[in-house]
Amino acid sequence: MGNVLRFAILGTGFWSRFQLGAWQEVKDVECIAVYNRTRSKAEVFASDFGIPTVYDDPKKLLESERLDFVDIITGVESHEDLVGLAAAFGLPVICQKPMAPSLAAAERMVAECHLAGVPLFIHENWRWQAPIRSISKVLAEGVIGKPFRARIDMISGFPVFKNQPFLRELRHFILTDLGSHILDVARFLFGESNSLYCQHQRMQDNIKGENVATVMLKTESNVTVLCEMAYAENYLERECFPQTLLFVEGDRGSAELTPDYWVRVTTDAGTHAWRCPPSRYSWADPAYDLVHASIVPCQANLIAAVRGDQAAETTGDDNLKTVRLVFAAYASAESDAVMRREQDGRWI
Ligand code: 89V
Repeated sequence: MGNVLRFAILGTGFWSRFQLGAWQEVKDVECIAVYNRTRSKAEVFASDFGIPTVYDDPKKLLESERLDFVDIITGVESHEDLVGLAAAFGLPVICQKPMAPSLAAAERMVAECHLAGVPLFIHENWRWQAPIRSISKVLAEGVIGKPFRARIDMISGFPVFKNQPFLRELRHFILTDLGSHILDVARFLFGESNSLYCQHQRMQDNIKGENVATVMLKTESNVTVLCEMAYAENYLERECFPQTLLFVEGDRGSAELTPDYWVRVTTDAGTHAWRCPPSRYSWADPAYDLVHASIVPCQANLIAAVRGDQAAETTGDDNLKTVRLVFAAYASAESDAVMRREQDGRWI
């Protein structure tokens, strides 16, 4: 590979603009082509960002362009085919979360990339948010001792369907769209879980899937983690979108993420508080600053792995564990039962 890595973006919807904006912050990568099934959309995107070539056939793109990796930012239902195509061309592939519309599809994608010998990375940015990284450092340094219980909340009345109308059509909504992030944060902060219980509800008529969910996890290291999620367009005194609020209890203190990016750590020395606001980028939508800013370190980590300089945090293998949690949560809610993780990582 040369110094500048050449890549193509597959999919030019709402999120692609921000991922491309973030790629501009990461050194030595160049987007040289874009694909969208609706050619006119790809053309608008390419002209906005000065990308030289446009395709409405992903195979033609891969046949015609000399690439170092591809970045798939299409709807979830096309991920498996496009990842398979990139793997057939021997290209490292970054795929947007959620990895796949079913656990079986995610397993096939991971297996196919292994078979082809190409690295698969999942674009899972939530854990890269500045306040979440700050909390993870507090936990790793043992400041609050051994954590025994945590609450991870993302309860919002933000009108998510305005910018992402396709979310209304998902039969599996909040646990795949937001649960993928929140359950990944639970894994990132507290490790793998052994048991899980979930309840979910659909609290809006004009959407297909559930928009409220609660998942309770028991981790291998004995932390009880309660994850509460809602995109309910409900009435909240203080809207914090897109902040994740957190409360962790340890045997020597507690740590919190509170509104306006405040981290607060309480030990017998008192409460120490500091703010972790996101970086502001001109290409980011101010309503999503925290999320959009987290794309930059996420992509920096993935590209370092494409170069072979550093391990990626969110490989296909790693993210499969998050996907398993998401679908174990659906299975739990459907059967109103506690799910348990087997030795091989599957949930029953
Ligand atoms: O990041 C995402 O997955 C977005 C949103 C923040 C709206 O959940 O879909």
